[in-house]
Amino acid sequence: MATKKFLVDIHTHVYLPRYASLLRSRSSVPKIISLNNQERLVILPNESTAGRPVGPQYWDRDEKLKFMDRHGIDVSIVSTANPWLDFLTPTEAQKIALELNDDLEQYCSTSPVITGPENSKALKRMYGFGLLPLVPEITTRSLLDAVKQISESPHLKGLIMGTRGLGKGLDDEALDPVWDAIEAAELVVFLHPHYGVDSSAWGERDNGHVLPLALGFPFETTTVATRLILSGVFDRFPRLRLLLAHSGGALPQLSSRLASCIDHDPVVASRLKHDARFYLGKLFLDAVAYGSEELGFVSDVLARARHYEKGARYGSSTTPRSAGSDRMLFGTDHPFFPPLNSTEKWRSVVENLEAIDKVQGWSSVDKDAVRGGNALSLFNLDMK
Ligand code: 5CU
Repeated sequence: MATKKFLVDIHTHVYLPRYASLLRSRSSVPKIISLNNQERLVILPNESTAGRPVGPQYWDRDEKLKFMDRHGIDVSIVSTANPWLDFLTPTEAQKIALELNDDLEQYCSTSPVITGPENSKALKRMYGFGLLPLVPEITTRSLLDAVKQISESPHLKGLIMGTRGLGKGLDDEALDPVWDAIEAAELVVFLHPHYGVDSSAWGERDNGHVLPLALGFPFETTTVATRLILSGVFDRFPRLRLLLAHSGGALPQLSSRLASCIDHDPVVASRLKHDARFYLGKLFLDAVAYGSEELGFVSDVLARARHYEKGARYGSSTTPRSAGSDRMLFGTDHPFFPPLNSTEKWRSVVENLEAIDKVQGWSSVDKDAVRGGNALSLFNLDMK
């Protein structure tokens, strides 16, 4: 009997009803406002005061399931969308993190079961990434309690994290006990941007959300992942599993330049066990890049990483692409990037699926793995 190939969406967001109510109760950003009987979401720094329309697709699980069915998505690993709990006090963040993790566990555990091949493990349609109350002045104890709660929630397989940490970024050594607990619990960390970069770089012309989303988001991810590499987090926690949004931003393109800059700085170089390019092979990247050439390039860079042990100066250009595709995973970014006209399928989703399909040098096995197989193994959902 042919084994069914699963399509698994690992980059798909929700504002759970409790979180949406919190946003409705606020008068400053982030907030949900009502304008002419239409709810609007205002979350991005420098976003116009009118934000953009929001509706049930942001919080209603049935809408997510309809979207999944329309696009042939079997399983979704759902995460709270930005800006998570970043704007709350430690007391507020701690309380709502635990509540939202329980809400998400409930959202996933009561989702429909999916039929797999004979004798397979039954899967739910939804699994989730929980939240930590990562805000300045939170206690390490509160963070560890949330890691424990997530690891004990059967349908939560990891956690989503922004880039601010406790206010000093993710290369802050105060986070070491948290990385340690996450690594021990074998949870996947989904690193996701929100703030972009200094908006003065965008000039004065009104380009809507284009520059912050197309460039600012991925540049933020590039910076945070680079700082993590430079801080030695991957040397101290070698089994940590980090999944970067938007195919790792510009990091794959800049990784050899980064390695060269480190080489010319003996102080920084002495802190690291390996060439910078080695650490890219420790990362998992979503395949939300919208183009097959970009996906092929990124998988080449990931494949090359394994040749960069300490002391190795040149990666092999003969490494097959498929060796990098095993760390790349399909995602949609739903409910963001909806079609401008009502169409059967969302262009943003179709483009990402077509991009996977057309990568030169990926076999059909590699493509199936990026569409779902890699996610099933990363999140221990393999049907056995
Ligand atoms: O369109 C947007 O603002 C966003 C966002 O805020 N978060 C995200 O994941 N994708 C798009």
